[in-house]
Amino acid sequence: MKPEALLFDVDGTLADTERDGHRVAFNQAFQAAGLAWDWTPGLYGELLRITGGKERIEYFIDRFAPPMPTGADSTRFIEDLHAVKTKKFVALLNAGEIPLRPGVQRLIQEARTAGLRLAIATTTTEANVSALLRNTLGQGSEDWFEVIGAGDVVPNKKPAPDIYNWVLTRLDLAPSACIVFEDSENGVRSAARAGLKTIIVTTCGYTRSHDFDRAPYVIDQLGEPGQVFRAQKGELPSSGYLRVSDLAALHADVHSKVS
Ligand code: XBP
Ligand code: MG
Repeated sequence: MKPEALLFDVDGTLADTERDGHRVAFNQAFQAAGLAWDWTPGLYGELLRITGGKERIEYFIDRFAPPMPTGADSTRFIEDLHAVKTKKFVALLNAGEIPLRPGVQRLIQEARTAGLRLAIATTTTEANVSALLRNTLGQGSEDWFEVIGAGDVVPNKKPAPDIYNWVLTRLDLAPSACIVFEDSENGVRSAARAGLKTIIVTTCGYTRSHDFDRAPYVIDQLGEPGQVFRAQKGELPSSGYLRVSDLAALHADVHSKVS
């Protein structure tokens, strides 16, 4: 049984965007707004439990009651702050500050050569996805992805299944025809609730200790020849890097088991 489509999360999966990307952009936006807020790497790890930048800011305000401008309409305030954060994050991407993770470009190119369909399912803002793809895979690479599900196109972000269901509907595929690549517990929960099977690629800083019970495979990177992954869960290729030619066997294996 061969997969027909590969569905990719973005943050943490295609690139290690959180600590040195999104977090920095949030802090730059806070500074530009005159706010004395500082999301340290440690605090940010805690805040990452909430997906979506606007939702994360809202949670921070509710949980920590930081100093706020008086009389501000909070929805508008968060939206404006987040719009600046998006601009700052895109600027970091345009400056070439955030590369793809090992094996990502290779696997995507192999998938295109093999005629697999590609899609993206992420909670991040669409402008961030475009900028990441353009700055890493090159101009026009967005078109390699038949469906890009991002940000506010669905009412409920991960771990709700909405974004994966949205993508599946547009691909007109059953979950069993797809393989998902994710890096986080919220991501695998979202995919699993949509009936999808996930290969987890952990990020050492933030998601390595997450609960990946719902994922049949867990590795610490996709790997490259000479830069092999560490397998944490599932029977994975002994080459130490994941190729498109390996995916049919992994796919058949998970679908032969009752979950
Ligand atoms: C990623 C996120 C995103 C980014 C911020 O989750 O939670 O919200 O941290 O992006 P996942 P925005 O990888 O599970 O999709 O600020 O654009 O919302
Ligand atoms: Mg992610």
